[in-house]
Amino acid sequence: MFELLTGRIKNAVEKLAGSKRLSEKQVNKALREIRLALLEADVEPTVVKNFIKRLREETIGKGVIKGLNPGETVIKIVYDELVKILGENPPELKKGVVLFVGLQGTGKTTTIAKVANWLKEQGKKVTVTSTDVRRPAAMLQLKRLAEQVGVDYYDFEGEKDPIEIAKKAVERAKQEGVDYLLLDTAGRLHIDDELMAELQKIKEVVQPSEIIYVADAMQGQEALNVLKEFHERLGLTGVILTKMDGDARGGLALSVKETIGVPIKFVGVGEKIEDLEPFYPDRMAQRILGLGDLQTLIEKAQKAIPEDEAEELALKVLKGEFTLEDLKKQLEFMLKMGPLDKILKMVPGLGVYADKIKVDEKLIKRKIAIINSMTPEERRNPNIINLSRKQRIARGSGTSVSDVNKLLKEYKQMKKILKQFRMPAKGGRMPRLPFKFPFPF
Ligand SMILES: Nc1nc2c(ncn2[C@@H]2O[C@H](COP(=O)(O)OP(=O)(O)OP(=O)(O)O)[C@@H](O)[C@H]2O)c(=O)[nH]1
Ligand SMILES: [Mg+2]
Repeated sequence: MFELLTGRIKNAVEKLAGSKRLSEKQVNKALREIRLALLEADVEPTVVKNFIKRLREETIGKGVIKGLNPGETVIKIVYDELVKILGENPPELKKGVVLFVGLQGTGKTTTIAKVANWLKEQGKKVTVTSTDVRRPAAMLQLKRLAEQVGVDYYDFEGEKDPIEIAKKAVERAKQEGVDYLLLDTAGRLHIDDELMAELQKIKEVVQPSEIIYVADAMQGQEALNVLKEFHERLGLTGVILTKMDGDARGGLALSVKETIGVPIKFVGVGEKIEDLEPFYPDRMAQRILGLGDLQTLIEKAQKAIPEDEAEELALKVLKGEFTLEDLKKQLEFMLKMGPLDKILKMVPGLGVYADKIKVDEKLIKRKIAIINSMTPEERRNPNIINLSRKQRIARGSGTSVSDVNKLLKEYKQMKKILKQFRMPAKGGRMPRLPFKFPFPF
């Protein structure tokens, strides 16, 4: 989501890396480049101005930070300042009624489902309901999403008054002792008094613990004026930026806290329920600087691979006992981790390759289907798979014999290379990394 910015900022500071002292001229040049990069990324101009001013104060006249070279010193200073403008504190949602507001089509309803899912995963009791009475389809949309997530949707069928719905929902949520009631509201194309009056009344009735503004990141700085108006009338407590997976340049993410004073809590990075990331300013700053976001990556991996299973798998690899069954598990982990290009973007140094690699989910699924069509014995001992068995497996998995052959060949290659990773004998040398790790895609 910050590719362009990352490339430019990296470029600017890399030039400083070699020198022993930070000269004013050098720093000024780097700051000019950073300034341009921020403006190009659609960051609000006053935010850029103040940001560069603070960077200048921090860098010029000050020495290199101990243990760091000039380039690293500047990166560290830029990092600290970035964390500041991104909001500093990790995101949190206070328990209670969370009201979601925003203009039409920004992603409120989808985001509610995502947040419900996120809270549910943390073991919270969550319910949702919609006060969007204008479009019956809008209520149905949230109801369906709630079913998908597996949380309650409060249905007050026939109730035509959004304020009444909100009131009843809060009463019921209190009775049932839920942790969070997420309330959807109607969106409009523009701010109008009727919409604001309705939202203000809902706010009065439900006494929300949070009022979250959902903004479409693709709108860029334009969204700031609307946000400001909503904040003045309602007193927002947080912002969620959606569609950060699109062509958004990230400017809004860098401008919201400084201009409005309200923190970003989450970002939406896709249309699926899982496509929501808590907005951790420090991790975002790392990502912007191209340092990668290892923490998010580790968390993703932990969620996808239960720890003991991961350990077991690693042990097998070390012992050289990597079976087709294990390959299947690995393929399934990959599906759970999500698209590989998104993962690569979080790995330091690999972000630039992410756009070049498109992992084909379908292909992974096909490989899993092939392994599924094998008998347990065939999975343990693929050597027995002759042509007639291959034909049976191909039929069972809806693939061809050549697909089966391909998978078996890949497996054999993997096994061969994994053997090189076996624990070296005491005193022995660690094996060298193979040039290309044969991931199964
Ligand atoms: N790519 C992408 N699409 C998103 C994201 N969030 C929402 N969308 C899509 O945006 C469209 C609108 O989403 P909704 O959740 O219906 O938006 P809304 O704000 O509830 O719309 P109204 O109720 O009409 O005001 C849908 O097609 C969503 O799938 C996101 O993070 N990334
Ligand atoms: Mg909606």
